[in-house]
Amino acid sequence: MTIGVEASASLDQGPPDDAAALLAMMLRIRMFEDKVMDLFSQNLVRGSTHLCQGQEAVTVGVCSVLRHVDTMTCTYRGHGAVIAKGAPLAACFGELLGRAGGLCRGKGGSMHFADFSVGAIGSNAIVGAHLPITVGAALASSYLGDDRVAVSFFGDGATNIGAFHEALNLASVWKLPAVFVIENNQYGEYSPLRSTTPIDRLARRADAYGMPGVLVDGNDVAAVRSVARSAVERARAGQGPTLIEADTYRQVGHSRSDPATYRPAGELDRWLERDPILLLERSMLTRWSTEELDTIRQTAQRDVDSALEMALAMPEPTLDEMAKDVWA
Ligand SMILES: Cc1ncc(C[n+]2csc(CCOP(=O)(O)OP(=O)(O)O)c2C)c(N)n1
Ligand SMILES: [Mg+2]
Repeated sequence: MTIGVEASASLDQGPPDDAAALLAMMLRIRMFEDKVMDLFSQNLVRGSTHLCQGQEAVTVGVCSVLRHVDTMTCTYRGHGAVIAKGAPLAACFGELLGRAGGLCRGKGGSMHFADFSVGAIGSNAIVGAHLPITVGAALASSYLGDDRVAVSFFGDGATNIGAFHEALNLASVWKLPAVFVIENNQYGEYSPLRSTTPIDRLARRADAYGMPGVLVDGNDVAAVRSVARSAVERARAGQGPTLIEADTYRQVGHSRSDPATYRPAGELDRWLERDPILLLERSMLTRWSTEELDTIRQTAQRDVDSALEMALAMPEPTLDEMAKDVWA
């Protein structure tokens, strides 16, 4: 077991475009989620929605080392993961707004984003239910002898669910090419981790299943990318699964009905000082000018704004279309 936060890998060693691409993707996700908040308050989003502001470095860091043929499953807090995996923003907005041009033709909504063309094989509203799906995807790769890796993102709370333990056990026994990523955002709904979980470092749970457990600063995209790369290479080489615990923070309430008043005073501010986008921008200033960073930010905002315009122009599904591809 590897416990101890991995040293931050420097993005200075990679091509300069890497840092810019990571920043652009993290900004797109942040701006997407901020827009979702607006749309929700205008009553344009049906049901609730679970946002991931503050957690962008985890999904972006991990997905930056994946190919479209590698699969990814995630939670109802999954907009960021699906966007990071490569789904088009307009179709994501379309899904949220229930439009025919949405990722799932508007029938899944916020908690069910999926785009098989980029390997985003499902967001799941049932806590932990997607881990066995990732084990199935990894088993398929192993059976077919291809080199695809299956990744799953899930919360700290999900590590107390039976499916988590079954999935890790089987993946390890069969040495499947899977990577399990805990987005430890410190809370499961309104409960702080320490009130539901008897240990404070979830990566230790890997020990019980004979796989490496790695703790990483989930607000440091370079560090996340570095541990993800090792885990993905290990999986591709047939050496089996890895459990990654990415320590991060959910900057907003659990869902839109949650003002998050249970958080101790000062906690949010401390995490905002370590906002993942801020940290990346700060580290980029050794090679990039503020003007260049502003341009990346403006381009991301333009991408998000125009994607939303496209989605708002999409028609709603026809009555005929609505009954297709659904179970009754
Ligand atoms: C099996 C199951 N139990 C309970 C719930 C209700 N529920 C929805 S989200 C959530 C908290 C999960 O917390 P965590 O895994 O840390 O993910 P986060 O929401 O923090 O990303 C709970 C208990 C559910 N959706 N599924
Ligand atoms: Mg959580």
